[in-house]
Amino acid sequence: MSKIVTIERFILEYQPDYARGEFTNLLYDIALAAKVIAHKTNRAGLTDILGRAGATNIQGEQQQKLDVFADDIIFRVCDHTGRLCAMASEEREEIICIPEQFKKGSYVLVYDPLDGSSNIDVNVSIGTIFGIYRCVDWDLRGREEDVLQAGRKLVAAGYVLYGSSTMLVYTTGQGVHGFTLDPELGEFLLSHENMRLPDPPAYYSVNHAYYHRWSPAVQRYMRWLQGSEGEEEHAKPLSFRYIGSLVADFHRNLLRGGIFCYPAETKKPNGKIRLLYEANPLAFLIEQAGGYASDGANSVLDIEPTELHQRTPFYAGNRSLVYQLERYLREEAGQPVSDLVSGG
Ligand code: P6P
Repeated sequence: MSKIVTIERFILEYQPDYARGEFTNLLYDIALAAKVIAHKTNRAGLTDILGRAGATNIQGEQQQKLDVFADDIIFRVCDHTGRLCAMASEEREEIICIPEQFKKGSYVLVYDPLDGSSNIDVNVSIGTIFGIYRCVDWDLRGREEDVLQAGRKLVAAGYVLYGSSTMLVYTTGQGVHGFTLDPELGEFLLSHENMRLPDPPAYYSVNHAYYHRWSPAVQRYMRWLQGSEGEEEHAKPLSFRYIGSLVADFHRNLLRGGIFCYPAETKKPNGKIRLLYEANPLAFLIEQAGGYASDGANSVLDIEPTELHQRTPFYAGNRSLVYQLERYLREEAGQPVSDLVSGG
């Protein structure tokens, strides 16, 4: 029987050298919030929490009651611990400063409390996405500069998937590790150590309803993914899977190999995926799993954020698949492709 490793034990055993109790305890806090949200999510159909909260968030999207609940839980688990100097949430217009009565910490938490919320009422998997930075200036109370950091500066990132089981997948820059919640024990147990993108990839994910809004290069790329572009065939034809829940699509592709695409299009010139608390954490994870995440031209992790809720075109998965997309977009822009890293 394999040894039982709780997330608490694993975090301690693998905590980065620089981590003192603050960083390690912050990861515990996120695991605790995940358990509370999972408990509520698994009962969403049973209580009256289904349906709309009546409010709309900064994105102008109808907030689901679980959105509001998840955002509130993460805030209340983290606001008083003295581990953070600031937070930023998809559900809140401004950055979240730590209330004056609480000690300020040296980390920053950015999060999408419940991504894919349009799937809540139809019982499709949804998720929480988070990223952790160090504060830029440890002496000052949280400022926007602490939150608007490039993804390359992340010290940890992860997601929680509320699906057929609840999983927490995270990285601190030492590989990607997955934990499955045992509801009886109330513990996240190590179930997927050192997750790596399989090759050849199995799936590609994109919303084909927008095909006519994409640039010709992106339309050409989708034909290439389908094996109908007449270029060199893939080692294995890719299957199409898209359920409109980023964490669920990303997780499946991480486990089986593939690419998630949310391209720029005529009605969304910067795509839909938010840079700070969706694209960057997932880009850090996919790189740690041997993959790559691009905005179509360069690594998402190298984008210098200018706004809290800015969006980016997002392509994340096996390097060879993402490089081909960049190649087609470069050709379309009349840029040289010779310096592109080979699809490897
Ligand atoms: P579309 C959910 O709102 C979300 O942000 C992601 O979870 C998901 O991948 C995407 O939007 C789906 O967007 O335009 O395909 O419905």
